[in-house]
Amino acid sequence: MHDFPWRRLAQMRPDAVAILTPAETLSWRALAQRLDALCAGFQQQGVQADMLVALRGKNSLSLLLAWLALMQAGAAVLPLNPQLPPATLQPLLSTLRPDFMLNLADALAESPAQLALRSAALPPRRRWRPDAIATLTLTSGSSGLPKAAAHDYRALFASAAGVNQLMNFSADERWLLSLPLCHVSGQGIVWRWLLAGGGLAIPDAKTPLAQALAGCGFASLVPTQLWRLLQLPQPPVGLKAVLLGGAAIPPELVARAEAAGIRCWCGYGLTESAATVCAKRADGQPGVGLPLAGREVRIVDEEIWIRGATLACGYWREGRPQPLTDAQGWFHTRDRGRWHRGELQVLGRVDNLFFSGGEAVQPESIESLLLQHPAVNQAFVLPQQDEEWGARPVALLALEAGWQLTNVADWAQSRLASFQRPARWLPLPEHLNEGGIKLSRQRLAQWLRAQS
Ligand code: 4YB
Repeated sequence: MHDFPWRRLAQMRPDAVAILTPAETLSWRALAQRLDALCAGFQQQGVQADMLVALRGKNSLSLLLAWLALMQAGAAVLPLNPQLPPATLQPLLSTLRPDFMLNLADALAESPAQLALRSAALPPRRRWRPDAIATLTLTSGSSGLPKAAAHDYRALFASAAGVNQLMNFSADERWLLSLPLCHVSGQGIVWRWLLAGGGLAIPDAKTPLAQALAGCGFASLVPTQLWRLLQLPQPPVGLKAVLLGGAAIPPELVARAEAAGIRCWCGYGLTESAATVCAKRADGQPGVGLPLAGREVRIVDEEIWIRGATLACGYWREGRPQPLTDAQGWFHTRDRGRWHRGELQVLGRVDNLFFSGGEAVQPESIESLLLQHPAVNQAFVLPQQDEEWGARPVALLALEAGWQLTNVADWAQSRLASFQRPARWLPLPEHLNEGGIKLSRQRLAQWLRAQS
């Protein structure tokens, strides 16, 4: 690739549909023109190559255009979830020190120098450098401040190539932007779209997912989104392929989706690896398949290590990327895993493991069991301090209407070892979601402490 992908596509397929929103459709030619004008607008406001620009907002056409135009101006973009609480946002901004911020969400009390989203008629500068840093993406670390993983274009396209190849995503297909652009799962959709030159559908914030999916063959979903779709009387038509990831993928969920005619791919990925590392076409087995092209996986002392072309060049600290791998290039994920029946199986986070009466409890293995109950849509297991046992598991569940927690507790009794049996069963406080793709265990633990 020798130029920004939207410029190459504007040459190759000028009239093909690049972007669809409920309000407008943009061809690749129109997209490249809009980006030239916005890029010039940013340059006029002082954006220069290798600057860092924070971009805060919910998914929208404006957010996507701003992001691409900032990259065309040579900046590295730090997408920010507008729901990040000030107690996290402010220290992040003071450590990462972006040169500018473009805020498309509510006003902030303190912020870096503000940019406006406006066009200019100047000739835009466009120098494509595959090894330039394109994005800083915040990790969803379990403690402390999130880290910012820095990816160059080469890594982002290497990631996209593996998924497009596996799922056969091509220029004739359309992928729904079904996950937030501030998360690696939403960004992954954009790089696959730019690599294949297909169509990207950007829904309105208020459009229900099932409606947004109309006319889209491809979507990336976290398991909870797919559960909700399957509860509808009519599952979406025309959906050819769903890439699942972000959390354990219950085989029961996949079986139900496949029975409803939705073809699923099960993936495992991280922020540091620019989304998907391993993935497979669903086959009834609980694993996540094998590494895609350009990635390698090793299991060392039950921990998943990954290496390859899609890894971030580092965590951004003091104005530059600091290495995140060991001397041989391996990133130690802190996920526990094993090879099982020839594929990778993810067992849970090392950091989530706790001890109850001397027995090791991996909360995710209890969650997987609970998710086998037909009424359980979401399950979290957390430790609660206990004088006698040290800690005991507590289950937080989202249930389908008409079911009680005691139904699941009775069912689970004989299926769990005594040290795995939850001491308490509580409804999942879903309101704690901060707009990310998953509930934070840290926030759930805070909430749980406040309940006792
Ligand atoms: C898992 C897991 C799994 C992640 N089993 N734990 O494009 C995609 O790959 C995609 C498609 C749909 C939905 C999500 C995605 C993602 O990118 C997800 C990437 C992600 O979640 N990144 S993260 O940094 O926020 O969290 C990574 C952690 O998530 C991992 O370290 C695992 O602990 C967990 N995880 N996939 C079990 N299949």
